Amino acid sequence: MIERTLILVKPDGVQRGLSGKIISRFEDAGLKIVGMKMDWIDKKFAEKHYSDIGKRYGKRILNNLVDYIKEGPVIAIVLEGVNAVENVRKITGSTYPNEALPGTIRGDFSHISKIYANKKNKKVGNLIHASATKKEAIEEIKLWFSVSELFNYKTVHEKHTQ
Ligand code: IDP
Ligand code: MG
Repeated sequence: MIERTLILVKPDGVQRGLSGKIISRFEDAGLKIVGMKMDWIDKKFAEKHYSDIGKRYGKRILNNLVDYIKEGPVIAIVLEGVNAVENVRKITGSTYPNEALPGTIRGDFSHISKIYANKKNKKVGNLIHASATKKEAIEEIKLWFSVSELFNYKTVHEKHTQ
């Protein structure tokens, strides 16, 4: 039941200076940071990370997304906690910011819609990535972090929130 999951503060989150606020949302919920780094990924790595997107949405949206994720550096974080994959997605909010509820990261800090983005050929700037399933989390953590970049330690949350 204790899981690990990957989040990325995407380039819009980093450039808007929201990294601290975003990370705080997860820390406040008692999720533990077990790995963190900044990286500026290239096209090849972006296509590996988003390997399912072409099949799900088509080439045009994949290209748009790859351009978005390599607009600037991202902050990659591995979070650990009880049902971390599902809980992190809940704190993240829905994919399309106009549909994301207030109280979620995407709902509080963004508002663009899928229709507007696709009509204007803009990115769906939704600030963060979060692994969607346990399988995706395992694959993504492996892609982004080596074993030696992940850490085991105790937090007060293990006494009070888990
Ligand atoms: P998720 O990030 O909530 O898991 P996915 O469906 O996995 O959502 O899509 C990955 C990313 O692709 C989204 O976060 C968003 O930035 C982008 N995206 C999804 N749909 C569209 C679209 O219709 N146009 C442009 N970008 C999109
Ligand atoms: Mg996804």
